[in-house]
Amino acid sequence: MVIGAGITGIYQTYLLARNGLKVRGIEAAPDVGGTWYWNRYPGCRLDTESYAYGYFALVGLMSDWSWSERFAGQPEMLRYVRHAADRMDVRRHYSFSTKVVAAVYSDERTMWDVTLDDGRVLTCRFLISASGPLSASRLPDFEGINDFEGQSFHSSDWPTDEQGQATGYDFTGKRVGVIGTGATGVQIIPIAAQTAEQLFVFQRSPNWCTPLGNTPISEEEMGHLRARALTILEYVKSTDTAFPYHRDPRKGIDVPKEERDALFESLYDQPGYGIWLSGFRDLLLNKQSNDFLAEFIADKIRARVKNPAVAEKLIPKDHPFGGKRVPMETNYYETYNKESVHLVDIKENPIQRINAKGIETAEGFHELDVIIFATGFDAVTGALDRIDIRGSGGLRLKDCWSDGPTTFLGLQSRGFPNFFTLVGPHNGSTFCNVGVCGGLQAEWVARMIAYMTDHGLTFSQPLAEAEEAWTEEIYRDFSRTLLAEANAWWVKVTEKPDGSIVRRTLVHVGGGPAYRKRCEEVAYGGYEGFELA
Ligand code: N01
Repeated sequence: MVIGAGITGIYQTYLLARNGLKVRGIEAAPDVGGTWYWNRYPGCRLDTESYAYGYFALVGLMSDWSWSERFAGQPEMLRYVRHAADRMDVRRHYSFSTKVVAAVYSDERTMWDVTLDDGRVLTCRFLISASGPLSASRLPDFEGINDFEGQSFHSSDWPTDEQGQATGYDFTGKRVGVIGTGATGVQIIPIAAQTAEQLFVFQRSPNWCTPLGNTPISEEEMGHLRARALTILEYVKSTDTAFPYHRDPRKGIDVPKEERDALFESLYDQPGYGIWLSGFRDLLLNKQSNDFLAEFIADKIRARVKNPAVAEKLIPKDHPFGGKRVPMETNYYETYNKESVHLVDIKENPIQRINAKGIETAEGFHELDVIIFATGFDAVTGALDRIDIRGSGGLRLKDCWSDGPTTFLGLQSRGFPNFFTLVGPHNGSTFCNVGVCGGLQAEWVARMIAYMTDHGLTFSQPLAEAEEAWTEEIYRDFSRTLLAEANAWWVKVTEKPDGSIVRRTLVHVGGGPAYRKRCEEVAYGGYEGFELA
């Protein structure tokens, strides 16, 4: 069984069905799409180059698909996933508008019993989660949050009309509040500001944002891209995050200021993630090198935002550049030059409550017609935590992972036999271009399952020592980077009963090529590190 019909889930379903297995997919939404189905807010778009995302080379999709923009918008992304689903003919395997509520492993039968929200209990040998690292939305617990009489919703639950199309992009005559300035808020804010009578941005922490640089893709250009689709795939596979960028081999601390700034300037002007992913190789390893870039970006913000006090508030002081996901923006900073846009610093003046008419902060009351919660997700493990998953002997996954996940290759956890987590905790596809890395991982899992069925094996789980070593490696690699200095969504922060704080990374940061090499070594060794029976 595959949980989820997003970009990775449908491909996994396709591969398993193609291998002759009986596959059942379960999806909460009425159709395929996953993140591209749920996130239909204004401004939502890819920040990976469209032509470097997806399974174009994997199922020959590139031959009959044309991207219209370098960074495709959500409607186009959803059309793409739907088109891929048609091509793979996977819908027939799915139950849509259905949620998995529980999954219990039977030691006697080596099978999973999966309970759905419509009351059905289905049985499967292999349970594969493709439920998405950013699918469990998170609403703050502000006092009075349900008292608001205007319209309010989470960014991944944008209202739709009867045809399922997103509504309400036109805020003419409305006072709108956006809470949250992560990648989502940064995409919504400039669009909402185009029509809103007044826009209030409630910011707790600013992010380092850099220009997206989106442009249309002509048919001619598309022809060139099609012709080198496989080359593009091989190239992105050779990079750490499967984005089409390699790091500059130099260390920022070894390069003179003029040369450094010239590189930063050219990267800032280029489209996409180059500034984060093709800068100096010590960017995320050396604080001084990081400060060079951070100061360069801070100056850009100061130059783009007219009011110096507002500009200073938009400059992060609490985390290094790239320590959190860098939102890609289009006119984000210029938006704050509009008289109708107001930045409300809720770190300094926290939100105290929401009432029927608006939001009250420590400094005053903001009357609103609409509140948009761009407040993020219970990331990576959140979607799994919302399912009552019980493994061998009734072991509860949520309890086992309460201090952070323990896995082998980020794919299986001991005590939960035959349960795979795609794009899950501690695997190499989560801190990566999911459109490519998720697919590669699905292929690996399909091969492992084929190996098991070919060899009459019905049981797999990591060996304790393999799981322990992998988990330690994950924490060690992460702690060596500047990523360890920020509470990005990929860090699980837990307060223990004694008041101590435990911070654990949820992602593998060792790079895609090293991760896949390791997976291939494990497979080559007859799935060494797994206990198979
Ligand atoms: O979520 P986030 P997101 N009171 O967690 C604030 C992907 N993505 O949906 O930083 C007040 O990053 C929170 O403040 P703070 C991408 O991987 C991709 O924006 O915790 N504020 C923060 O500002 C991205 O990283 C694209 O202090 C509260 C914001 O809400 C990931 O999704 C586009 C709060 C949450 O930011 C998540 O992005 C969009 C509270 N109680 C997203 N709770 C592409 O372009 C939270 N916040 C492909």
